[in-house]
Amino acid sequence: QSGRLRVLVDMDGVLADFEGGFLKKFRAKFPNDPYISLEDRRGFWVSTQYGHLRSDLCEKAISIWESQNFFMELDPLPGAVEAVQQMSRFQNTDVFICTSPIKMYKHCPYEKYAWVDKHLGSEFLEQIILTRDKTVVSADLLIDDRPDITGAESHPTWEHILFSACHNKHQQLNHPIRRLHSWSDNWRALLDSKQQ
Ligand code: UMP
Repeated sequence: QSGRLRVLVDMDGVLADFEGGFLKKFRAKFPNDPYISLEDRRGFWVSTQYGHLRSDLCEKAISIWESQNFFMELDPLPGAVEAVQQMSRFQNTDVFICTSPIKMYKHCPYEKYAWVDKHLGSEFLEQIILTRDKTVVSADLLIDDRPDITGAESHPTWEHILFSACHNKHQQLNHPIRRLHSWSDNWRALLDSKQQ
């Protein structure tokens, strides 16, 4: 309905600690291989940066998030669960979790639902949007750590708020956009700024 605010919240890197979970499992599975500390992460694609470090590490990195229990066992990022729960209780506000599954679909889509059920509760299963193209989803705000969000719709309805992450915090953007530095940052003011 008009007069309601619709917020899309990304999952990996915004609600769930994809980078931390990846690094922990990569080091455990490949203890004799080099790795990239979170301090040194640059660029959204983990696999690309690992491939530049040493070409065989690209597919080794991919094997980590294609494994069973990878998405399920990600820790929530600090304050994320509390923020989304509070946001969803705001007057005239609808919160959706908008996340892109990997194309290896054996575990990821199921585990994303299981993660939401476990950490946010079964009522949030109603709010999940799995899509590889977020531009075709209409909303007022999209809180996402990926700097370049493109797709079939060249004029998405949402304002992209860049959620800070190890891979984007040093990144200068061509089209400066607003950031949320963490869930301790003032997300309420962001929502207020969109409230008509
Ligand atoms: N992902 C990759 N390769 C990478 C890093 C992430 O395939 O190097 C996956 C993890 C998520 C998806 O399933 O991409 C990113 O989804 P969003 O955060 O954009 O929703």
